[in-house]
Amino acid sequence: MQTTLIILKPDAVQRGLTGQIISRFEDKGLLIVGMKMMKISSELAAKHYESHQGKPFYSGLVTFMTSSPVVVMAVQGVGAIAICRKMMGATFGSNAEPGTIRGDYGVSNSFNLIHGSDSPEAAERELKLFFEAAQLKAGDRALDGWVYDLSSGTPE
Ligand code: 3AN
Repeated sequence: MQTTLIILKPDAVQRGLTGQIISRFEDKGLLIVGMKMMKISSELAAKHYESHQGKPFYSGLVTFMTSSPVVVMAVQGVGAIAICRKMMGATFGSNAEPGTIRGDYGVSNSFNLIHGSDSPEAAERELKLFFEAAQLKAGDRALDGWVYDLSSGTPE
């Protein structure tokens, strides 16, 4: 079971796409265990994107991410990190496949609607930046036995 950090970026919020995007994760069977709307500070954006510091697009990225509110989610499921990345599509909207979030809703490269952690290490680091661990404790979901095959005792 993995938990990943998803951010619906300022363009997704301003364009009124948050409901549709959130629905995609719920429809897939993933469980949202944390969610809030917030405006990201420059300090938090710098920490979140520290691996991109020094790159040509870095300052534009921080300006964009701090420009207006975002929706931050902790999304849980077996293999959730890779599943969410697949659902997001390629980084640039201009070449993201149809059927993916970036492919279906955007054409821009910089305004690409959504962030998702790209590894277990990144997910752990990023979740801590945005949520207290105690906030992410979800109750058992009644329909887990239909989302996952639990016959072995754990979700397959
Ligand atoms: P992803 O979000 O697909 O994991 P990363 O981690 O390579 O992509 O980049 C983080 C963010 O930086 C992207 N979501 C995108 O907004 C921005 N970005 C990456 N590369 C570029 C670029 N060449 N030009 C403009 N923005 C970029």
